[in-house]
Amino acid sequence: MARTKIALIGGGMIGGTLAHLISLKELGDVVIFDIAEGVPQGKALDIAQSGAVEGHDCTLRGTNAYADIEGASVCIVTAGVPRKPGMSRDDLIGINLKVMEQVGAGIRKYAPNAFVICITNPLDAMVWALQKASGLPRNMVIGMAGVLDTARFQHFLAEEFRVSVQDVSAFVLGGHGDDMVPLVRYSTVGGIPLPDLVKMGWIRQDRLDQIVDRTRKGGGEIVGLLKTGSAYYAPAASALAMAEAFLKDKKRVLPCAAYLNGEYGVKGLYVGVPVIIGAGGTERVVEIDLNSAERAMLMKSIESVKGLVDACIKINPQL
Ligand code: TXD
Repeated sequence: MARTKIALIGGGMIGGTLAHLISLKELGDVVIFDIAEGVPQGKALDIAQSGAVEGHDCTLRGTNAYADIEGASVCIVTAGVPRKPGMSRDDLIGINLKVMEQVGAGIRKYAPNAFVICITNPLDAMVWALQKASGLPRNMVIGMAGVLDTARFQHFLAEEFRVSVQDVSAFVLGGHGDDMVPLVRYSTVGGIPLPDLVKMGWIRQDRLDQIVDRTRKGGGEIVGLLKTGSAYYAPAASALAMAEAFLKDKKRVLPCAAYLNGEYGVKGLYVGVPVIIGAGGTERVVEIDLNSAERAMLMKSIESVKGLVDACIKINPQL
C-alpha cells in the first residue's frame, strides 16, 4: 500500500515545523511546496537527514512545482506573509488573498480529493477564499485557529492552577481575532467548570478575566516577542492534530473554522465552532447552547469575519 502523502503549501516557519513533526510521528511522506527557490528543498533535505538519527523513514521532498503535490491526502496551507509588529491580521488580507487564489488553483488541479487545512491569516477570510478558489467541497476545507487559541487558554489555566495541562479542557469560539470568544462556562479543570472554581475560591474573577484577555491577545504577545514573525510551534502542532483526526478517522471534537450553513444562525461564512473531524472531513458542526452574553460576543466576532470576507469580495468580486 502506498504511503500517505501530505502536502505542505508554504515552507516557512510553520511549514518547516510541520514537516519535522510529521516525520517524527511517521504520519506520511511530505512534499513541501513554496515559491521560494531552494528553501523547501533545503528544509526537506535537512529533515530527511534527521531521519538517520531519529530513525524515521518518511520521504521528504521540496518543490516549486504544484504537480508534485499530486495525490496528496492532506494539504496544509501556510503560504503567504505573516504579521510583523504593528500589523493587524487584517493588514495581510490583500497580499494573502492573491496567494489563496494561486494555491486554490494548484490544489484544484492536483489534489482535488485532499482534506485541506488553511492556516494563513486572516484565517477566517482566507479559508473562505481558499474554498472558493479551489472549488473543493466545503466539508473538505477547514481553517485552523480554534485548536491553537484553545491550547493557549489551556496553557495559561494550567500554569495558573499549577495542574497538568492534560487535566485542563478549554473552549474557544468565534473568529481568530482579538474578539474571539473563550467560553469560560465550558472550560474545566479536572472536570470542574471555571465559574465553579471562582466560587470555590481557587481563582478570583478579575484574575480569570485577565487570563481570558491574554488568550485573546495570545498571537500578538508572541509577535511582539519574536519581532520578525509570528508563532509557529503551537500552530503547527494544532494543524497536525486536525490532520491526524482526518487521516486516522478519529472523530475528534475540535474547535475549527468551519463553513456554516445555518448553524449558529450564520450562512455562508467560515467561523470558529466545535466540529467533528473524521475520514469524511468536517463531519458535523456541534451547535452548543449559548447564553445571551456569549451569543452577543459570538455575533461581534462573526461581524468582524463578515467584514473581512466583504473586503475579499471587494478585491475580487469573482469569488
Ligand atoms: O492560528 C493561525 N491560523 C495562525 C496563522 C497562527 C500563526 C500564524 N498564522 C499565519 O500563518 C501567519 O499570519 C501566516 O499567514 C501563515 C504562515 O506563517 P509562517 O510563520 O509559516 O510564515 P512564513 O515563515 O513567512 O512562511 C510563509 C511561506 C514563505 O516560505 C513564503 O515563501 C511562502 O509562504 N509563500 C508562498 N508559498 C506558495 N505560494 C505562494 N504564492 C506564496 N507566497 C508566499
